[in-house]
Amino acid sequence: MPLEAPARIVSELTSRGYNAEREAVTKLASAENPRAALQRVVDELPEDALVVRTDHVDAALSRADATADSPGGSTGPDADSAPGSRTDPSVSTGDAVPDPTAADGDTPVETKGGGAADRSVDPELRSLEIVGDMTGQSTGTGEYEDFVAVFRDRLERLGSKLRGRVNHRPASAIQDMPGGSDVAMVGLVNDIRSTASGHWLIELEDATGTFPWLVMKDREYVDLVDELLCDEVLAMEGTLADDSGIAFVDSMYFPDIPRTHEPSTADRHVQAALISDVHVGSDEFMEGAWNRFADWLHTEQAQHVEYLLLAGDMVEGVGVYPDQDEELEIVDIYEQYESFSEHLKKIPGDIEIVMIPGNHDAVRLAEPQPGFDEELREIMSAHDPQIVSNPSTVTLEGVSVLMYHGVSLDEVIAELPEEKASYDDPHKAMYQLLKKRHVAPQFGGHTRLAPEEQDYLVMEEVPDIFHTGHVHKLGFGKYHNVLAINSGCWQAQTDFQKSVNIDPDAGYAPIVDLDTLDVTVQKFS
Ligand code: D5M
Ligand code: FE
Ligand code: ZN
Repeated sequence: MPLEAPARIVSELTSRGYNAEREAVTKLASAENPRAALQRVVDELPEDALVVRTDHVDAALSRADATADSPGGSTGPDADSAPGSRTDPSVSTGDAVPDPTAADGDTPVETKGGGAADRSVDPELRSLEIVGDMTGQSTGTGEYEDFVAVFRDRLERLGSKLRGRVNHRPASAIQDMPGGSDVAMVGLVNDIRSTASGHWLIELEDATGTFPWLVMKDREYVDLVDELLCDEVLAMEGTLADDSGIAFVDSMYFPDIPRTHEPSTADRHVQAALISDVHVGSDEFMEGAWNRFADWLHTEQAQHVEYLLLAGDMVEGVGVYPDQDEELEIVDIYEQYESFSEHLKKIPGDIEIVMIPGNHDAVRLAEPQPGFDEELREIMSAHDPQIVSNPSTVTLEGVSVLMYHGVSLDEVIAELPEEKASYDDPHKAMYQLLKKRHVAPQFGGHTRLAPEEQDYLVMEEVPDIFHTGHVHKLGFGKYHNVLAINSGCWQAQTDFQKSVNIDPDAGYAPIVDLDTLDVTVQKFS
């Protein structure tokens, strides 16, 4: 007998407003009469249920058996619709294995056989913790003092990673030291200028003032100068000029990730899908690719995917860029989130979802961006996602993932030479952020900063995984053992992107093994 495609069951349940656990879908798919079984399950669901669970299906199917087996059972409301359950009781226990490839034919990857029981997930084994969520913690008023405070905090915290490595002095003390002394300083990059003779003048600032440092053009580390961004924190070591008015740089130090960093891994084989930039509401939103992704998550091949991380730009938003309205399929921002929520419901109900906002989302643009407000949370509540600020760190079974949408990547790519950061290798731009231990070092450019009393954009702890999106390009790699993943998008090329030659990687889902930090990429476009 042909089995009902899990995909069709999922979409039937979604259209009735329900999510479903994967095993529940598997069981329904393998029922003798899936359509009738689904109807029975829905009829019997408790009023407040949002997710169809395995036990709901078990209960409904076993009642169908009992009715069919008992004399006079044929008078029961659904007895006719479960005729096979009498001859083959095993169907109601879910032992039969549905063939996911019998789905609509558009499942991207062939799946292996195996017992349906393998697909069951045990939420007891999971752990998920959030650190650094500043939602509801915003204290900044945007006053000058707030900016002073946030930069002081940045210098304090990133400086503490450097102070043990150099014998540093405050800017105000350096100018009083005798010419020719060995000196070191920890500070924020205040200015970067080239001199008439081709050397580089870098002004460092600390709480006491500023001091100029000269990088000679023939020194081997002159290469590092093109990586520097204003407002990043670093240390310089060198020799004071005779008049003590400037120092010649001998070495530069970045807060950086220690080379010895050993990432944590999960104790069992479990996977997370890392995606971003869904852009629901855009004419270019790739609904077909999204549906294939959601269908795939219901297959056995995706049985170990228990977490889904979404790094911003859930919807296309309204008024984000000039002329954006010409490419909107849904013009109302709330309707965009309603539609996004419908698409989220297609994701198996047992997958834990964590999301942060991006620059297209309906929260303040300045970073850190708080998680969505109550009204939007309510709209997206069906799948019960964890909604946290941009950036935030989520720890999945011991593996910490720093999630950041990625607006600063545009700036890193614009400022640095091609080989160090480009749209084709977005992970290399991420390496720079890791090296600077800050997700958005430069103030005053593309990336807007909301001053808070603490700099939430500092990478205080070393993450095991760094997950960004925004540039709509897929790329991943390791920097000092930290896995950096930029996750592509679900939006085909827009007119703007065409005009500037951005060729997006749309419809890919990078999947990370949390026990090994290996990455595989599933393609749905
Ligand atoms: O950003 C997607 C990518 O495209 C990101 O690299 C910024 C860039 N982008 C897209 N539209 C524009 C406009 N109008 N100006 C400047 N840069 C743009 P996303 O956040 O998804 O729009
Ligand atoms: Fe985007
Ligand atoms: Zn974006």
